[in-house]
Amino acid sequence: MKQTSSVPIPSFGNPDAIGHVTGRSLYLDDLPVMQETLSLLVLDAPVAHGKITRLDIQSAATIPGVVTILTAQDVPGENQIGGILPDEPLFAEGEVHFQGQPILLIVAETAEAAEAAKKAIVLEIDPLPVVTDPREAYAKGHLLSPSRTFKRGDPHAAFEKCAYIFSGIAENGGQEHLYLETQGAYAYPTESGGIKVHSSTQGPTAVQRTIARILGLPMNRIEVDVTRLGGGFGGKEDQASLWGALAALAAWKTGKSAKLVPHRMQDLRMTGKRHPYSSDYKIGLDTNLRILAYEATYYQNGGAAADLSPAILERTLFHATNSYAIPNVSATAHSCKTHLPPNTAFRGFGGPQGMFVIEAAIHHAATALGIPAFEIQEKNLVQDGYEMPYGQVLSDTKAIETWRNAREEFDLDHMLKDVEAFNNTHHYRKKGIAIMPICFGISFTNTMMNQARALVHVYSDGSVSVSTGAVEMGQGVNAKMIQVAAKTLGIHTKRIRLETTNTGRVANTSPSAASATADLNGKAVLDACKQIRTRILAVLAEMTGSGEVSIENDYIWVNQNVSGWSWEQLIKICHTKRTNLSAKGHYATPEIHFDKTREKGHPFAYHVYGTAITLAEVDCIRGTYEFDTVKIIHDGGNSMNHMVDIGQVEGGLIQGMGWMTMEEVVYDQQGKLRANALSTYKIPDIYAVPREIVVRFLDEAGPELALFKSKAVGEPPLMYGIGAYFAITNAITAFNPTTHLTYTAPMTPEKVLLALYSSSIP
Ligand code: LUZ
Ligand code: MOS
Repeated sequence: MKQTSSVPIPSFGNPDAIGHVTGRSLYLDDLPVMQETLSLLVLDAPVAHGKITRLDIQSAATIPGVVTILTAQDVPGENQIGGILPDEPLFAEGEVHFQGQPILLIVAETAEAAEAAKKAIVLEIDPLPVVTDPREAYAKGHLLSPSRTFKRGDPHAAFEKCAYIFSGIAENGGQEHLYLETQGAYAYPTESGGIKVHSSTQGPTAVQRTIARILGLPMNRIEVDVTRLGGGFGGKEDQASLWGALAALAAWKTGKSAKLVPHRMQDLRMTGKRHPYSSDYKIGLDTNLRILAYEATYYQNGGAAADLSPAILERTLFHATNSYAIPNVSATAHSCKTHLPPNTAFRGFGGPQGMFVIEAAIHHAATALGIPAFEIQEKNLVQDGYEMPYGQVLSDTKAIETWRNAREEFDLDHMLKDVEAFNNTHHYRKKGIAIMPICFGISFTNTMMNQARALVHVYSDGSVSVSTGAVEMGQGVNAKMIQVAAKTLGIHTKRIRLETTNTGRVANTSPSAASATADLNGKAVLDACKQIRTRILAVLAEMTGSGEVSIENDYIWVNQNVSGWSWEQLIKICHTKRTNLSAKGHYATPEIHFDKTREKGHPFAYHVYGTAITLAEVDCIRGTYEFDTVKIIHDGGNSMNHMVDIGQVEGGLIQGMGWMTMEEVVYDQQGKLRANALSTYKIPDIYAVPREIVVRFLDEAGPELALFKSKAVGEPPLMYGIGAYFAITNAITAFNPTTHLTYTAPMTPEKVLLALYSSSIP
């Protein structure tokens, strides 16, 4: 049988695109609901820490249209939604630990009745001391999980030998996911004594598991279905479970359908965000600018419950040295318990925080030595054979290659000269350039999660249906799944339909996260389609008596010639012959492992590299800034869908730039969210994005573990955005060489203005 691997992967746009621009794409709140679907409203804690002294629902419960009010006492199973650690109640009991913590659920016939009931509830809370600062929490011994240290070499001894040593503090703020579609769930009882839930979640199985736990039911009684999300970015990896559990509980208790879609302000207030970190660094270099030693201590602001914080903390450690080869490293991370909403997964998952700190350390060293940071960066890039502090020996590295290509293709020397000329001729406008290399590990750091399944049916008319555990959230994973099925079966993409993600069709899914969704689920689709292809070709071989049969480009080939058979005819014959035209595919990433007792192993299938050059211009009177250009060489492997992948690189870049520059999650001292609406929390808009973004792919085959050698692309580009911080900083120092540099992101215009007129000279 002829192999089909020489046939190109069919190119294919995002199948959702037309629905999105015509408004026909269905999101959770667009799904038609049953008659008399109940309206749900959460009463959440108005203060960040306190003891509930009075909770009176009597008069609220009598308001016409109110069906019931559910509290912790009404949970038939466990009042617990913690994903990694059981430390987060569904409903507060006795005390509240963050502003926005759910206290009770109002179930009503109408939204108006629910609102009226909310006003009629009597809630009294005796305030307790509020801690919002991770270092303060650490000093008090308030940790969410045990601290961890990754180590390589002997930093203590190495610092003795360093010609230059610099230390300081780097801090980053949080980041709101701002998925366009808020959280939400729609649940109804099924005839067989279970609950079916439509959920806006990245993790259908996590929602299913949480509901089963809340209701005290086995998982097979809960079915979770996901059509698509209007964005997730990590915010719906773990935190969609709350809404699913609340809707399911209401449906279970009332026997009716129930829907819960929070108002944007409630979503902002109740959900966790990217973790703010406060970190200490110490970096040591020799006279050749080699980094000999690096030490970092991270204080992660975890919020009031663990959520995914322990795993995020781990990824910070994995990315502590970004793309630099450092012989002696010690990195320690503390997950600190504060009275903020539990912070959670966000594109990059702790990696960006770790990478910001080392970039700050390098920038600090460079500034003190009077050289540009890129001279240090360039001298220390990883190469094949380097053993990362966590024990994985790198191969097929692209750090130096993407760096060199960026320098040459984008003519960095010319850009630098232009900037110098501009700065020499402008007094109140200054430009700055920064280079940002990235090295991001691909795989869930929890080895167990690196598995996926797919279910493929070829119907008797030749049409194909594909189900996977992948959730489409705008990232284009459905396009890639269709491409895999089309290429593997040898047929046109138009014959293939992606089904919703459903726990009844594909079980035990890992969340669509960690940039690994296409790799994991795509390889499962590949497995299933190969099984079906083998069976179909066996029928064809038997029919034609030929050993050389294949299906390619939608034609049936026999003895290397296009035969007269159509795909439809062939499938009809297979069905007549009672051939199995369905298959379940399974994939578990080989080779990966990690030993937490030694903090060593080989956790990642591979790494994604890249280099971005960012050019910023600062208005030195106003403190405002713009970005002239960001130019990127990205290591995408053999990108299997260029449009989708470019979209991920551009979107990731802008999201990272937003985090580093304008997005400021502000909580007050009492733990109340001040940036509680879109008027007070600003994400990049069309005016804030760079005037130009150039993205070039290296276009060199990725490793076998990448789907069709096309490398994972979801998260890595976000970290190019870190370059924006340093480009602005370099523009500031061009204006004021003695500015007092602090590494405190985000670099908002207010901070820029202060820095422009600050001084490090006492
Ligand atoms: N989620 C997770 C992730 O559970 N584990 C990970 O390693 C990860 N990495 C990135 C994004 N989400
Ligand atoms: Mo994510 S941070 O890959 O859900």
